[in-house]
Amino acid sequence: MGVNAWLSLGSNQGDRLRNLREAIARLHSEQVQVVRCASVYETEPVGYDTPQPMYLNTVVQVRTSLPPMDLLEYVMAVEQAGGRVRTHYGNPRTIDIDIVLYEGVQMQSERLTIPHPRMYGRAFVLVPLLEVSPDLTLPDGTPIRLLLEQPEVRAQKIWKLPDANLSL
Ligand code: PH2
Ligand code: MG
Ligand code: MG
Repeated sequence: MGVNAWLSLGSNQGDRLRNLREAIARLHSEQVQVVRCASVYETEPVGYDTPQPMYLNTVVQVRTSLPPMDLLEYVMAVEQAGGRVRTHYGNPRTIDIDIVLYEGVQMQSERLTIPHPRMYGRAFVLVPLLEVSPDLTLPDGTPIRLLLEQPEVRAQKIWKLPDANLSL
């Protein structure tokens, strides 16, 4: 039951691995089943103009009965429970959870855009996303795999952590 959605998780503050683990445990519920977790990747911060701590990133596939805006509220509550404090862009955060894709949905609103508007150029999203769903496409049919071939994406440094297992 439910619809597939893919969430990107990132942490660059505190015990980063523990923050990812706790967030995944909190996500999992009656309304949100975590069906697959990618590996954990250590990644260089992307898109900041000031130095930032390195991130740990992953992607989880969920099946959910929540429509997109309710899923957004839900993941924001999980961020809060994980100690997320929203100050200004570019502050390290214990946990960031973004809705990357939601099956059958394409939307643009002030609070939520699906597919995530910045996923196309981010190796820290694309690599773990393809790990959980190798044949995934964008709503227009473009294989996600093709996005990874862009030179500016290939240039981003990410390392798979060999022994960080996120499975529940
Ligand atoms: N998140 C951002 C901006 N830049 N860079 C990495 N490596 N990982 C992230 O999760 C990340 C980022 C905005 O949410
Ligand atoms: Mg983000
Ligand atoms: Mg976010």
